[in-house]
Amino acid sequence: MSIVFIALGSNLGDRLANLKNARQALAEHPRITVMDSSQIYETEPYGNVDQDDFLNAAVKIETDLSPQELLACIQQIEADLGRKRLIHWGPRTIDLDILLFDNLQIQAENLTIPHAELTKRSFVLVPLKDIYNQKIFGKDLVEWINISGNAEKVRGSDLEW
Ligand code: PH2
Ligand code: MG
Ligand code: MG
Repeated sequence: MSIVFIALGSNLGDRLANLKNARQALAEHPRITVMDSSQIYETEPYGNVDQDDFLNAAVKIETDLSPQELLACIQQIEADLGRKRLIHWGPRTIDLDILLFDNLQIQAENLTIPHAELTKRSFVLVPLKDIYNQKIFGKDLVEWINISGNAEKVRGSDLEW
């Protein structure tokens, strides 16, 4: 069994329902168990696209799927929830990204683990910190959050799963 951390993001439609439906779809998969979930955060868009604020969260799962099988699975969930790939880094109904997969380091054409932008993005680091307390590339998540310089774009919310 592998332990995997997945980031969730939505800024189109009913954002909270999208996060809930995505987590539910993971939980219903026969080869995935959802072990833990972060709080839900409201975040300003990161990057150059002018778009609405996101809800972001992270979950910890246990699975016997391979990285490529899990990638196919989350892409199916994204498609089932109505994701259309229109603008790179643009608005999305639901985005599911594999952040960490055990201690694996993978550089495939369609998959980089740990996630390539993980240490730069507070909207990923802050939720991950709720459920992950080890170092990444030799630094605590708090250190990466400070280095990222965009922690002020991430706000706590009282939204519940
Ligand atoms: N996802 C992006 C680009 N920018 N900004 C925030 N706040 N949250 C996201 O999930 C996000 C983003 C592309 O994956
Ligand atoms: Mg993605
Ligand atoms: Mg993403």
